[in-house]
Amino acid sequence: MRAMAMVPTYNEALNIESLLREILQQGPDIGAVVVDDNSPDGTAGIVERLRQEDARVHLILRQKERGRGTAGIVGFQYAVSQGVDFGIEMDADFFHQPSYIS
Ligand SMILES: Nc1nc2c(ncn2[C@@H]2O[C@H](COP(=O)(O)OP(=O)(O)O)[C@@H](O)[C@H]2O)c(=O)[nH]1
Ligand SMILES: [Mg+2]
Repeated sequence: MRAMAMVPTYNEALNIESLLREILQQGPDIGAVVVDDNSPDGTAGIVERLRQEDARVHLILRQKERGRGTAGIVGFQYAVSQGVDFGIEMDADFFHQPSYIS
């Protein structure tokens, strides 16, 4: 069974690396898609670096659209297109704990 955490981000440069590393540690079948709305703090660049390290990290970088709601729709549609069994929304600020994914 494969699960994908869907993380919408806007200016989460301080949180995103530690969150993604913790998500990936939960198991080999757990990945993440980050939907970033071109955050001025460079969040997407951090995600891109991690993506090159680990193929379980996916990045959708939106240049024009903004908003957590539409980011979530795009992110879950992506998770479905990847054929995962579970899509799980997670905020980047650790409000949702990766340890609960399993
Ligand atoms: N892509 C995207 N993500 C957003 C936007 N606004 C907030 N987020 C993300 O949505 C998640 C929840 O945001 P947060 O400010 O913690 O919301 P709250 O806890 O409900 O007040 C975080 O990961 C944010 O970075 C947005 O406009 N676009
Ligand atoms: Mg929050």
